[in-house]
Amino acid sequence: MRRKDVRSACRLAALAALTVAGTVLVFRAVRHLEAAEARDEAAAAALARGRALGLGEAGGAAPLRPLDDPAPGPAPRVAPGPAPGIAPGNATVQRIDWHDYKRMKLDAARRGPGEQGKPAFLDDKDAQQKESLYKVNGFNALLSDRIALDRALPDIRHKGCKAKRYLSRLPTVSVVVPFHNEHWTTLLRTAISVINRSPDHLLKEVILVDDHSTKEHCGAPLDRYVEEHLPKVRVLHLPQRSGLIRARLAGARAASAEVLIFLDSHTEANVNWLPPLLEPIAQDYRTCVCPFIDVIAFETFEYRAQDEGARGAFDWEFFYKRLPLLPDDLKHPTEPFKSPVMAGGLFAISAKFFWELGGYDSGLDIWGGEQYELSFKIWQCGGTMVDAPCSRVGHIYRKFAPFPNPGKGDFVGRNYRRVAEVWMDEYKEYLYNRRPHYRKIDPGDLTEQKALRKKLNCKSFKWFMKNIAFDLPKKYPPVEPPDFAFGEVRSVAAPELCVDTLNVGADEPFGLALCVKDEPRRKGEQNFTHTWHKDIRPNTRSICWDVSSLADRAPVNLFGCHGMKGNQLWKYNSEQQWLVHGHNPRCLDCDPGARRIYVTSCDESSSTQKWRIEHVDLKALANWDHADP
Ligand SMILES: [Mn+2]
Repeated sequence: MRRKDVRSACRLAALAALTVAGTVLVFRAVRHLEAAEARDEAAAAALARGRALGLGEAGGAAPLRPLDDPAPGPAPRVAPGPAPGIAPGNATVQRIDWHDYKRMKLDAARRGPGEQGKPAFLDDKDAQQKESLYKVNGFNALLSDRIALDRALPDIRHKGCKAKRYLSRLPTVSVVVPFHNEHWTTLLRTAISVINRSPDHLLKEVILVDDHSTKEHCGAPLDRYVEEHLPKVRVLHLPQRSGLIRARLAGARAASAEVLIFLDSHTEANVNWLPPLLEPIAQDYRTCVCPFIDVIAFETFEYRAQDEGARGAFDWEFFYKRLPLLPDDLKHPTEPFKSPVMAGGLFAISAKFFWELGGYDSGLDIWGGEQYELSFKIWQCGGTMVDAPCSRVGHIYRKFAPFPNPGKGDFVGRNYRRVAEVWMDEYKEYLYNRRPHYRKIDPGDLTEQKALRKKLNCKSFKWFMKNIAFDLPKKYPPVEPPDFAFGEVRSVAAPELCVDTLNVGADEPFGLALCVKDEPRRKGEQNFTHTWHKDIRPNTRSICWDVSSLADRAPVNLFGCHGMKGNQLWKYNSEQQWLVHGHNPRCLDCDPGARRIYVTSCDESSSTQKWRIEHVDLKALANWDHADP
């Protein structure tokens, strides 16, 4: 080919490429504009309400909403029209793609132990050293030392997150990481993942708050390392052991950015984690945003999702629980969704709102209950709390807690009492009824907390339960309905035999054994409860009788209780002495010779389908149809 031909061919190719690229760009821009417009209106509405976070303005102060201004009720996800009082020209809000593609490309090319979040393993010869580090950390700390501090993580976000754009102007961030005797590499990996995966101009500082650690590396070596390698990181050494809650407060006091992000000290921030946390706060400074918390396996450091998201909740013993996403949340899998309570220590909140709320109650000791305190406060005092599915942070869930008991009595109970007394109104009784000794714990001085609630004109706990945690009582009823029956389940046809799980685990079938009550030296698991959830479970385990097969003689297995009835739905018919399973009713039957149990068609003439349960609450059974809380 002659040179001239080559040149014109190149020109043609370039032109074609430009045309294609141009078309794609235009197409994408149009699509993006459509999507962005609706969101911009919502943003404009927030601006109009005066709740947007003042970005980079002198003093950084956004106009404060007067206290007599009633907080908006449940708002639609997208404002229905342009906000009143906002000229169209002012409402334009620019959104950009915040991905750091250069870093993502470098990450994608990384190979080595633990890279891409793949499971890693140690050699057998490391066993001894592994064990000694496991003991003091509760996770495989030696393996952590073999994994790069800046390892690559898999991008396991919903694929829609990859195309999402966020406000071009976002607030600055101080990341606060309290720790006590955290292992060297897990602590540094927390800081480095944050630095590497945050836009440089947004991340003002990372504050490591050393809660009076005793491990040597947490002192001068850490200071030196940070000074040499991590200019954005500061270490704050607390002069005495203060506990997790006060350590967080100390870090927050030292922070100077507009938004505070609290992280645990054994976490890893994933790709583009920051913008999804910050945008809801930029739009409304009274929004607290939690990332999705992924699982870093304590043994292999494998990085994986916990689940596809759920709303935070609690039961009436204050165990953290989760509620399913709402239908509307499921329709928008990349959008933040409202959550009644946060999981714990990973969240973003504007410093302005945090301090308006008085931070954490500084009367809370060590740890425990603080996530409830802050969550209730946020909701009841005019804020909002959301989970952002596109922001993901991995967390090492330890195998066991390596710390000795602080020896301060029931400090968790005392914390719970403080939270209940200040925020829960009449609902506190449900907590106390389950843990009567809370009533006797001295919660200390609550004057300041109660004054704050009054000053901020916060709503009642009843409001919170009715509007935010409205589906919680159905799953975790404040007053549990009575159970239907409990005790041994004895065969009428072969009265020496009882249903016995034989202590098998999940997914395993079980059958009959000689009744333990007839010969107390016998071993077995024969005490069951036919609970108000309409399932049957061994008394000491949260595992249920489950029939998943439609076969004629379908076996009964044990399976984790899900409370959703279905395969775990049972009803004791006290007249027929039947144990009826499922909506398409079949009866529990047995083969005494083989000591097998199974479900099959109900048959009035069968004696092997008859069962005697030790204690039956006939009144509760009569109320079966209305037994749901
Ligand atoms: Mn943790």
